[in-house]
Amino acid sequence: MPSLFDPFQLGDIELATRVVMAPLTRNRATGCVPNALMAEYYAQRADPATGAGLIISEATQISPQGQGYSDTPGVHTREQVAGWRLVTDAVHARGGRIVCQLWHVGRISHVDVQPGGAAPVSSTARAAESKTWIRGELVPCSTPRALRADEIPGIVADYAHAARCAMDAGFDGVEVHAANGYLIDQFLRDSINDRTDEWGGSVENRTRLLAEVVQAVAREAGPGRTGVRLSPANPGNGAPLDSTAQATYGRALERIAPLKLAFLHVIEGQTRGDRAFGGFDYARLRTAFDGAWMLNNCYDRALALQTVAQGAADLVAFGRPFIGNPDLGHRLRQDLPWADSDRSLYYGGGAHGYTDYLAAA
Ligand code: 8OZ
Repeated sequence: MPSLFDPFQLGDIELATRVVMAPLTRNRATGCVPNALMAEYYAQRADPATGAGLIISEATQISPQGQGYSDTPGVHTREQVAGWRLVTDAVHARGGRIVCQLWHVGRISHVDVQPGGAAPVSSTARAAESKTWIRGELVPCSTPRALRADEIPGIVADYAHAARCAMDAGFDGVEVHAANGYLIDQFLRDSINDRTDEWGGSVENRTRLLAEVVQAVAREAGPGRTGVRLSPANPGNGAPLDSTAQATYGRALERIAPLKLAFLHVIEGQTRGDRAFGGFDYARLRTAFDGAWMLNNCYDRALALQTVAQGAADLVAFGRPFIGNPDLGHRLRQDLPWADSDRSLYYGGGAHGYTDYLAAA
């Protein structure tokens, strides 16, 4: 039986264990540029003997327009590539592996973080009933404008450029963030996408952006170094569920499966909540895909061990537990208790609540 602590060949990436650090937004970049403090934070969690077998970076915007929150990092300029190089070098020096999560927020944004104060873009011109985090305050998302069809190839090109930048920065691969009500999900779901052109309406049209983005990204990073994150039943970020979610996400996966991607990363149910929410059948989704299967959402030790032993997943991603436990891998192995983390220090700030959590004695 496979174990959570066994090595794993993730496409072209060799992992020492199947313990994954999930992407965690922490808003500590300097003007969207990764810095030495971030390198220290990731390095603390990078040694597979004590931390993660794989780190997925915090969500990272592919373009200025892809930003939705203050102080999130980008991966589209030379300066950002140099900043990320601090991070990837520090992770690799500990024997770790790290992929970059590529992110366009779409309408989960605010004019204050958009180039020239412009409206954010989406599949729709309807605002998300949600909030974003701007300079320490939660504020309502700005009303977006619907992308013109002739702008969409430019968005796909931005993803490809960002994937190239991520590989230039020394990442081991990339993950396309197609989950949690952000831009790609805004196209996938019929609850949001109200377009009447070739990017809306039918399942085929709504899954087209995902298919084109993943194809373009895999061309740059290599399919064996590319993963995708989906959350078919998460209503967060003002994203009511798709009316035929099983069919829509099934078709979405069927369209990208022939690319022979390294992995699919699935958030079960409602992010940070009920895994059963939405009644989605994830095992059925998996039948469309033969790459590695990574599951996430509030796993504890017992469930993670059982899930990998039974083959229900190849890897398990842990998010918040990695904030307060830089040595979560060690604590999982030794069955040690997990420390809590201070929610008030999750977003923004400096070292406090970020790099000052201690390893277990
Ligand atoms: C928490 C706060 C801000 C962003 C996601 C990128 O939910 C996020 C995110 C999470 O995928």
